[in-house]
Amino acid sequence: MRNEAVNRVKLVFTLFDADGNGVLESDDFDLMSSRVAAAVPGADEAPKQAMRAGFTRYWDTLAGELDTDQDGRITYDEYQACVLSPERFSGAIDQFAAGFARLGDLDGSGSVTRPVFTGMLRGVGFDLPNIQALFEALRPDDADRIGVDAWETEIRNFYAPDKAGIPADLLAAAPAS
Ligand SMILES: [Ca+2]
Ligand SMILES: [Ca+2]
Repeated sequence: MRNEAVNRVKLVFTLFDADGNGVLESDDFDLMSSRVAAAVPGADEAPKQAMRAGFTRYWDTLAGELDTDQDGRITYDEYQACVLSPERFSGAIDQFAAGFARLGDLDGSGSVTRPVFTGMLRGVGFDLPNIQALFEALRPDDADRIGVDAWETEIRNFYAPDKAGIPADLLAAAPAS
């Protein structure tokens, strides 16, 4: 596996462990989706539900595929196996990426403003410099908005273990000094 992908796997595990207790559980995904929903108070209920459904399916898929000892928690050792069969997660990741990115398109324009983008990714737990770097890489237009489709693609890439040299690596990079 490429180094960039290893770094993303480590980071994703840390982020998914939203309550910081060292293992992934369904509570972590409830916590993350609540933080993301709180970041976009102006969003309609339907896209919020779609976003939450994406988190729930993601957790259900992880638990079904990776909770080897079936104790309802996924340790880092268990989690690492996700890179061995990425195709098993692609359906869940597609739904997650769509539900997440589209929630940010508050006015249905097909684009997302910088404050919304930043707030949602802060909700997941990314650091501000990394978020800003990704926003710039997605080429904001004159109104300082990025395209929902481009963002959705980048979310899918972020969780793909075979990708490298992609804008989403900026989320896993050490902050520029
Ligand atoms: Ca946890
Ligand atoms: Ca387990």
